[in-house]
This record gives sequence, C-alpha cells and structure tokens, in this order.
Amino acid sequence: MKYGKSLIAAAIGAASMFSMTAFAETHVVTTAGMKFEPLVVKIAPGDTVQWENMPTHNVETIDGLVPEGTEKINSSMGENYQHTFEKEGIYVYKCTPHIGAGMGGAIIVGEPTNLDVLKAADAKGGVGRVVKKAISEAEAM
Ligand SMILES: [Cu+2]
Repeated sequence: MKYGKSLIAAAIGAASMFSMTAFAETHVVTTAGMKFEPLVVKIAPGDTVQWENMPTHNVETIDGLVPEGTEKINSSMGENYQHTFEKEGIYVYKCTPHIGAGMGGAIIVGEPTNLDVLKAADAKGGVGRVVKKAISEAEAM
C-alpha cells in the first residue's frame, strides 16, 4: 500500500473540485418590455447570471453600488450576456438607455456585504427605485 494515502488524497481532492463545479448554478434574467425579470436575483459566490432576450438592452453596473474592488460590467448593446460573480455583495446595474424608464436590476451574491453603502447612497430616479428594491430584498434575507 505504498501509494495508498496519496491516492486517497488525490481522489478526495478531485471529488471536492468536482462538487464545487457541480454546485455552481446559472441563473437566467430575461426582459419583458423595459423590465428585467426577476429584478433582484440572489445567487451564491461562483454562480453565473445569464441575461437573455436583450434586443435593445445591455447591462451596466453602477459605480459605487457594487462591492468595492469589483470590475465594472458594461455589456454590448443588443447581445445576451453572462457573468460569473465571485465576490459577495449587492451589484446594482442598469440598462444604459432605459434606466430613465426604470430598467435596472440587482444581483445579491452571498451575503449583502455592502448593504450599508446602498442605504447611504443618495440614488434617485430609476436607480433609486432599483436600490430600494435591492435593500428590501437584502433585509428580508
Ligand atoms: Cu433596456
């Protein structure tokens, strides 16, 4: 049994990597008119969000209303888009041309670590309505 222990360790390592991959989910957000549905999506770190039915829409995260240190998202107009979220927190986004009509949404990844930042933000108009909805969903967790 010279290789016994290392083989078992390798098998456990492979199994845990496999299970992490197996548990990562993809969540679909679609559009209906000038609305994202669902407007707020709660996911786990490592999960992916796929935006579909985006003929005249895009996804742009809003500076200051995402977890600190995360990369800005600004997807191409009229294209489906997907993004894997690793860092916990609330990500507020808009459809660039339609936020005036209230077209925005939020992704809550794991714990809403930046809830206080959102609460302190003085967001108005369409963004303000999305932020309000994200806060109430985060507080209901
Ligand atoms: Cu739009």
